[in-house]
Amino acid sequence: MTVMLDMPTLRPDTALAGAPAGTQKPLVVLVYPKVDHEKDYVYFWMPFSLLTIAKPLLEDGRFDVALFDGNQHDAAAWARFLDEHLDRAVAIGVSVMTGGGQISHALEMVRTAKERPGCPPVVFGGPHVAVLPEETARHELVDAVLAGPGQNSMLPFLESVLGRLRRADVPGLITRLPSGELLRGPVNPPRTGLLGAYPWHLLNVADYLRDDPTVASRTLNYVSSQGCVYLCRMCFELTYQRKYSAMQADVLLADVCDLHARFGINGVKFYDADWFVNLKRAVSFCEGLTERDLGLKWAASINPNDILKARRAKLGLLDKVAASGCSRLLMGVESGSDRVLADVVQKDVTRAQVLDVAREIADAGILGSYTFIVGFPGESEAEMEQTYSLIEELRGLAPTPETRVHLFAPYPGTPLYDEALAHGFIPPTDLEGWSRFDYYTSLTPWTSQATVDRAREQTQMRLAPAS
Ligand code: B12
Repeated sequence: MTVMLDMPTLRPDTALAGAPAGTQKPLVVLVYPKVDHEKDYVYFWMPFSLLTIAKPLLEDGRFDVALFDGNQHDAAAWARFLDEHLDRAVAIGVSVMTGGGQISHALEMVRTAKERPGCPPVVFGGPHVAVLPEETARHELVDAVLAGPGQNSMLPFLESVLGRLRRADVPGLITRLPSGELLRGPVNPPRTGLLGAYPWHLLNVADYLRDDPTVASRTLNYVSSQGCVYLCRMCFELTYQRKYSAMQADVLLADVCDLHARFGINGVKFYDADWFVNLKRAVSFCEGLTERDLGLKWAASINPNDILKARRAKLGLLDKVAASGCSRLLMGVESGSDRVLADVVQKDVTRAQVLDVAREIADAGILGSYTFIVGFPGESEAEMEQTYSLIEELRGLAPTPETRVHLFAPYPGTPLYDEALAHGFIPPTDLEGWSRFDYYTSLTPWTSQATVDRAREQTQMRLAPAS
């Protein structure tokens, strides 16, 4: 039996597969709301969340997809977009992460859409939904949420909107019933896949090329894997519980070469949680890129343990990485205190090992970019001082590394969230509150203004502030 929901129903004129030949396909609108960057953050990036969701929809062949990037276009452009597309839309999918004001922008956009007659169901997904699916699903402007990887769930969701699948069978779905109770679909499978060869035509790629002084003049961001294998206790990836899945080296190389040929990119900035989880893949990619000799520069994230593992396996990793054009490696070090690293973060690495791998990075001629967190629950002043003394030691290396100090932010679903609650942290209670939940500002009662100021002072990056 099909479950009836308090969702806007599909208008008959937009009914799916039965549409007569020659009529347009039903349209799925995917929205990436604006992120209010920290004051001096220079860039916004290609919304890979939406490209990843759009890909299987287009491959299925029954839908058109239109993307709206709120980082590129303002409220007036959204109104024009709705004028143009709403008639044909069967659903609006909105991506939200916690913080950065993105949720508030999402709600404003949805409110505007819902003021119009015949607005289709609005479904929220993305990192914030992974964190707090039920609270999000209870918001009056949200018709449903899809928790987990959208490439597994959006097509079934559309089938359900069109009455072809029970809502209770849509992976990751949570929606309010008229009674106020929540209806849940089955668990969304954690393994993702389907990455690469994105439908680039949905966006104007040229608008996303950046002159990045740490990479190259025409740098594009890219995400080549999802998930992580490490268990750092403050990390959002633990909440997500998605299994690590990555594009294979040859598929990734083919995509990078294609982007080079089609859009003239000369740099790639990988935004994977940890690009080096699979060392065999990393080495194959580097060797392949070196062979192709495109003069491409690239940057990626790395865990100190990846370098230690590569050493044990005698892979000659960093030499290969440097030879293939890698200009910058970003590493979350988190702390200079061995107690904090071991007991609080579970980083599985010591301060001495961090210094050791950072030296190897510098010796390979690669810019190291190191991030730290201060203000963990129970962290002492002396332990924070150890972080600052490690930063000082790192800054003695050549090339001089970038250093960035964040303030601890308790994300629901992480082990440190519970510890933060026990230490007196009071979490936001609604979507708007989570919208303002930024780790650039102090979120926890035990973090003093002096700690905040010191963290800012010790953040030294090579990117020029946006003018
Ligand atoms: C690029 C990026 C940014 C960009 C913004 C993105 C852009 N397009 O411009 C920038 C640099 C601006 C940014 C900023 C911030 N970011 Co950010 N960012 C990322 C990053 C590195 C990559 C995002 C990405 O493209 N992923 C790849 C895609 C394929 O994965 P995805 O986004 O998770 O999408 C999948 C699912 O979530 C889901 N999904 C997503 N959207 C939707 C929508 C629908 C309808 C459905 C059904 C499914 C769905 O399906 C997708 C495919 O599987 C991620 C970490 C990561 N590697 O994912 C962090 C990440 C998203 N950021 C995060 C955070 C916290 C921030 C900040 C808010 C930090 C802060 N200060 O507090 C800031 C913004 C504030 C500020 N003041 O600057 C967190 C979010 C955690 C959370 N609970 O929401 C992440 C996960 C990093 C982390 N591990 O902590 N970020």
